[in-house]
Amino acid sequence: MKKRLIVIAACIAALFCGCEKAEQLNADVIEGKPIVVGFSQVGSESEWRVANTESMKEALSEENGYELIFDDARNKQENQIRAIRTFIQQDVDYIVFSPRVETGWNSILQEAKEAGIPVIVIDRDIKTVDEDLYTAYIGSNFREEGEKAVRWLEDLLESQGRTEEIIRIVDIQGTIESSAQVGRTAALEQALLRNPNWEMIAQECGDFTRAKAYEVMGEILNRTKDIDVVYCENDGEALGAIDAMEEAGLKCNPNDGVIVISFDATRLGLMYCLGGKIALNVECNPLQGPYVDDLIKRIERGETIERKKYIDETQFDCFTITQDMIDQRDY
Ligand code: GYE
Repeated sequence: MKKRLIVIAACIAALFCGCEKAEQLNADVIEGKPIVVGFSQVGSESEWRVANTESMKEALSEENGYELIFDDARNKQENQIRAIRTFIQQDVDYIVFSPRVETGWNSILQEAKEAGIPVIVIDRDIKTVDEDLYTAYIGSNFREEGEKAVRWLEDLLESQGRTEEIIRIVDIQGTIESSAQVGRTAALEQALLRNPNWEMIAQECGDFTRAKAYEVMGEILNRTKDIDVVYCENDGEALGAIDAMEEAGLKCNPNDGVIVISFDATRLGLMYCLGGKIALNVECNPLQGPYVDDLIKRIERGETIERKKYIDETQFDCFTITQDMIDQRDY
């Protein structure tokens, strides 16, 4: 009886994975073999990324029934493609990756599909010719994060009576063509269209790092210091931009200085929010490991899976955040 149930579960899993491999996987789990996962992490460019890596390592641990093969692509797509190809050659049970950019994955995913290995995309999303090239996506709704930020800014400016005044905005973008950048930038650009008094005076890439944002913000400040809002597409960039602005003698706070907006809500970013230097910090939750673990275990048991899963996220502003809220956070 037990054996029949197992075979049925394996067949259902095979259906969801679109491969025969699931049958083998279920057999492995029953024999107590670890589930081998190859994980290609995009890099270690930010605090967010460090928390994401830790979460994945913790969830896909030996005690949890996994053997994790971890690869850091050092922020290069070609390294990710190479790592995924190596995982295929190693015949891992699952491939998980956090893609640097949205496009350019069709061929390597086709190779994984032909090898019958399920692929789970985490964090940033991808665009493929065929949705069946990967099994599932777990991550954030970046466009929605951006919408939260611009709606909050609209409300703030309205409460300050600044709906007629020209608002000069700088956008420090994340890694160009990553879905995190695409969604967050798109929300701002859309808001510029509906707010004729908003003006984008500079839009430059900070590559999600504090160092690069410091550098590009410094260059912008050499051209002008007449800035109302700096929209930074992650916490590292916000910190770098704030460093550059303070060195140039600008104050960062929403009452009588530059309004800085950020994304991630890491502990350090929230400390800046508490201090008023970051006016709004929209959360982007890096703790995706448990979701990946749950998804893999579901596939193993032959259960239905959600193809696209957005993690719930909140936001923090400098007017309402407290030290207590920061203390309760895990990253
Ligand atoms: O916001 C940033 C990281 O893809 C959501 O990448 C992620 C972004 C995150 O480097 O800090």
